[in-house]
This record gives sequence, structure tokens and C-alpha cells, in this order.
Amino acid sequence: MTEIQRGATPTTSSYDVVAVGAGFAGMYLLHRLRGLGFTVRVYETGSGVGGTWYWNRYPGARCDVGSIEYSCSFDSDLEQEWNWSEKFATQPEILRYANHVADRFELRRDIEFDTRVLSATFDEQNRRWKIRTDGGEEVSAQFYVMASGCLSSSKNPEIAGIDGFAGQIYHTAHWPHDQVDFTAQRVAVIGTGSSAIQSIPIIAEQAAQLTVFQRTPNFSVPARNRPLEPNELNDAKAHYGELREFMRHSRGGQVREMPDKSAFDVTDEERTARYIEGWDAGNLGGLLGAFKDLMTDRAANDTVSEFLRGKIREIVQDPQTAEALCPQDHPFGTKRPCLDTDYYATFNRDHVRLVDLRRTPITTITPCGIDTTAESFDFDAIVFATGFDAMTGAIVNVDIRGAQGLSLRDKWAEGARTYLGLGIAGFPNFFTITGPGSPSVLSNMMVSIEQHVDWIADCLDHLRRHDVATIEAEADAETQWVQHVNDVGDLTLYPTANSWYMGANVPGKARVFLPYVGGVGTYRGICDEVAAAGYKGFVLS
Ligand code: FAD
Ligand code: N01
Repeated sequence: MTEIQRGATPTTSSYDVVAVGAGFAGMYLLHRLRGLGFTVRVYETGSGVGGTWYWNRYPGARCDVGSIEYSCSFDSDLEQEWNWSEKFATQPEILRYANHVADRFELRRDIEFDTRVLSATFDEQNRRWKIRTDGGEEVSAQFYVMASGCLSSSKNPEIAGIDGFAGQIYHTAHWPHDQVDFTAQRVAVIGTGSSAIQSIPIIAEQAAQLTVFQRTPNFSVPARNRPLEPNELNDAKAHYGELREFMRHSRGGQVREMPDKSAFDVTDEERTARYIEGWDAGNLGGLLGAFKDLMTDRAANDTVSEFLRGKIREIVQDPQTAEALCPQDHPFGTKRPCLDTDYYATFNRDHVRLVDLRRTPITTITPCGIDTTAESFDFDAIVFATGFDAMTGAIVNVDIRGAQGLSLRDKWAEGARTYLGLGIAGFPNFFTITGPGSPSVLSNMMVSIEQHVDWIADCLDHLRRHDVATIEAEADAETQWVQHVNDVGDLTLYPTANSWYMGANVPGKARVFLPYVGGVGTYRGICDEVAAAGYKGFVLS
């Protein structure tokens, strides 16, 4: 809706910093910058804080990084006063936490809710960003930050007929705020990524019939979720400082020891025993981190992938369904693996059916349901669990124009290019949080968010103290960083999969490995060195 249609009264205001997004990234950025005395305005499309946890309210939504680790580390009182109730917190609990953070630090007064940022243009003459919203507001800021989330721009399936469906359509990433009741309904779920895998067992509890439409099977490991014991929480509270320090310098931002052995350093029996231990551990690290070469050596990965396929065949009674659920097209871990509760066992229920779209693709969504090349299905409701235009979608959804009118959409048409995932050549005074080219989605995002926010806050403070008006990534530094991100990525198996890490899930999106796989500790060291060297690779003027 344009400003004219809305009839809003445009206002003009001026800030030090404008940020997009009131998830954990935008909230912490606001808190940090406010503490440094900057004036900040945050815009958020949703009506509340929490980002991911505001939008993704589908049944079964919860984190798959342990709650204690998936939490803010920037305030020790906050750490001490918040009590996580489960090993993996539910979406409602994380949303309550996000609201608690907003209340505790009085963040809402600087957040404009129900407002989408449409465009941001760098005005070279005044060296300021002009930001326009769908509310008709136009504001200016010296610095502009996209804290817009890596998994916030949802994606519908590219299937004809969606608009003609007579029943209810839901998307996991835009779940209604009111309870959805599938009792006695015939329900379809399209997709088998993390959102589907979490929601399918719970939808199956309610629905009269559940049909899962799977294009690509994914690997999933049991979460073994449970209430947190009081002593676990107390122990974490007593040692938060050490835990956080370990996480900040770790590979994935979690409390996890790194393996030192290859999968082939041990006997077959020892290897299997290690995988059983990983399967029983109730986290992804148990298997991803079982051996040091699982993500770099195809033969090593085959051993864990085959172990997991064996587990699927053990659990799922119908051999044809079991086979269809076995991922064969990508090595374990190269598409984001899932953590589930009873996912595979759900396919043993009489009213649950898997449709393998590799054999019988969907041709159209009809008014009554879904047609495949083999069958017509009638449904009361269809759930799209079809994911996101990850890492770049929310950024390029805004029409961002840098120096000389350069459009970020155009610049990234052949693939996202950044310096450190923080700055972009041609876009002065512009930052992204957990942007492409940073560890981001390959890590515990809370750790990566805080590292980026701290780096940006320190940078702005430095610029102000040294009377510097603009900072911009150098084109050469950007090229070298992009090369490094690719080189490190190419040492791994990640680029072999058609994953959203590669942009492969969005038709027409450039195939580039988006995150930096060097690890959060290494990456933090690089960012710190860049800052210590007077922001090496950036032009300060
Ligand atoms: P978000 O939380 O995505 O917030 C971005 C906000 O920006 C959104 O609210 C959006 O509305 C707003 N926005 C975007 N564009 C605009 C615009 N143009 N104008 C105004 N507002 C805009 N990560 C983990 O590390 N561990 C987990 O266990 C985990 N679980 C997840 C489970 C789900 C279901 C999903 C989808 C993601 C999960 N993630 C997890 C990743 C998760 O996205 C991050 O952990 C984290 O919440 C991201 O915070 P953020 O503030 O960067 O972005
Ligand atoms: O999305 P996805 P998601 N026809 O992209 C299928 C985080 N997260 O929302 O693989 C038919 O993983 C698609 O098939 P294919 C986590 O980082 C975490 O589930 O493209 N199918 C795939 O099966 C995660 O990785 C948690 O062939 C179509 C599915 O839809 C990320 O968010 C929970 C299709 C999409 O899976 C995204 O997860 C939830 C079409 N046209 C999310 N288009 C935790 O547990 C797409 N698909 C922490």
C-alpha cells in the first residue's frame, strides 16, 4: 500500500541510525547504540518484537540450539533472572523472552511497529540515508542497518492454482496468532524442512488425515527434549561467563568440543558406537561433530549418512515410505539438518501418508485440494512449510541504493557480495547483521548477532570519536573476502547440495554459498583485527 493510499501524513525526522527489524538483532542493536548516546529508530513490519519468534507460530516451533545457549549474553542480570523451562524452548517461551528483553530495556519507545521499510537511498551530497516506509514516513539517518533477519522473507511454493483453493492456506512463517484447530480435517503439508518436521507430528495428532508432500527428504535427528532440571539452570547461571566465552570462540557458537579424529581413524564398530551416541545425544552436534572430516570428506560423510538412513529404515515400518524418506541426494549436514520429536514414527500412523514428489510431482492446486501427476487429493487445509528466500531476501526486498544510485538488487544479481558480511562496497554507512559472508546461519545465531552488533556499535563509536563521517567497504577488500568465503566453502561438502545456503531453493537466485564456514571464533578474530588496524579494508572519510 502506498503512502497516498494510506492517507498518512508524511513526517521528516533525523536520526543517527535507522535499523530495520525488531528481532533479537534489532533489539540488541538499539540497546547498544542507545547506551552509546546515538539516536536510533527501528522499523518492524510485525506488531511486536521477536522477529522469527513473532512470525513462526506453527505447532511444534522451538529452537534446536539449547535454550541456555540460545539466549542473550549482554546483560548478566538478564541472564540471572530468566528461567528457561525446557532443554529446547518453545516458540511461545522464546517470544515471552523477547518481550521481556524489550520491556526490561524499554526498547519499544524507539521501535515503529506495523511499518515496512520500502526503500533506503544514500544522499551523497548530505552523506545521509533517506529511508521511506509504507506508512508514508521519510526519515534520514547517518547510518542504516539491516537487522532484517536471514530467515524472514518467506517463500511460497511455485505451484499454479494457489489462489483458487477453497480451504484454508497457512504458511509456517506467517502462522495465525489464534489457535489453529485441525481436528477432523484433511490436511496437506508441503515441504519437509525443519518447520515441516517440527509441525508434522503435532498436526498428525489432530488431523483426520495428514498428507505430506515431499520434494526432497531431509536428515533429522531426535531432539529428546525434556524439562530443564533446576541444577542445570543453576549451574548455567553460576558459569554463564565461562560458557559465553567458550561459545564466542568456538566454531558454531555453542558449547561443544571439536572432534580431532577422522571417521577413518577408528574401527567400524567404534564409528558406529560414536554415531549411536550422537543419535542418542538429542542435539545436532552429536552427529555433525562426531568426526572432524564429516563435512569435508564425502566418504567420511557417507558413513554417517548411511547410519542415519539405517535409523529411518528401522523406525518407518512401510519399506517404500522409509526409502522415500531416506535422503540420497545430499550429504548429511549440507542441507540444514533437523531436530525432531517423533517425525519418522509419525509415518507409521494409519492416517498419515507421504507423497513423493520426485515420483509424482504436483501439477496444480485445485479448488478442492492438490493434483499430482498420479492422483487428485481433497483437503480442508494446506500448510506451506516451504521456507525462505534466505540471507538475502529481506535485504533486497527493500530498494536499497548506495553511492551513484547503485542498486543493491542489481549488485547482488549474480550473487551476494560483502566485506565480512558487515559492509558492502558502494554502500557507505550501511551495515548488515549476520549478512551473507558471515558465519550467521551456520552458527548459534544469538552469538553471531551479538558479535555483529558489538562490532558495529564499536565502529560507530570509533567514527564519532575520530570525527569520521563515512565508512565504506573497499571494492578490493570485498573481492578478496568473497574469494576467501568461496575458497573456504569449497573445502567443504556444502556446495554439493541444492540447499538454501546455496540459494538453490529460490528459482532464478544466483548459486553462491552464502555463509562463511570458517567458524565464529576465527571470524571474530578477523573482524577484531580489521577494527584494530583502523578498519582495514574500509575507507573512512
Ligand atoms: P529476525 O528474527 O528474522 O527479525 C527480523 C525482523 O525484521 C522480522 O521481524 C521482520 O518482520 C523484520 N523486517 C524484515 N524486513 C523488514 C522491512 N523491510 N521493514 C520492516 N521490518 C522488516 N537460529 C539459531 O541459532 N538457533 C535456533 O534454534 C533457531 N531456530 C529457528 C527456528 C525457526 C522456525 C526459524 C525460522 C529460524 C530459527 N533460527 C534459529 C534462526 C533465527 O532466525 C535467528 O536465530 C534469530 O532469531 C534471527 O534474529 P534476527 O533479529 O536477526 O532476525
Ligand atoms: O524451510 P526449508 P524451513 N514444491 O527451506 C520444500 C530454520 N528453522 O522453513 O528441499 C514442493 O528448510 C523444500 O523442498 P526442497 C533452519 O535454519 C529452524 O523448514 O527445496 N516442495 C523443503 O523440503 C531451517 O533450515 C528450526 O526440494 C517445496 C521445504 O519446502 C530454516 O529455518 C525450525 C517447494 C522447505 O524447507 C528453513 O526451514 C524451522 C515446492 N514448490 C526453521 N518449495 C529449528 O528447529 C519448497 N519446497 C531450530
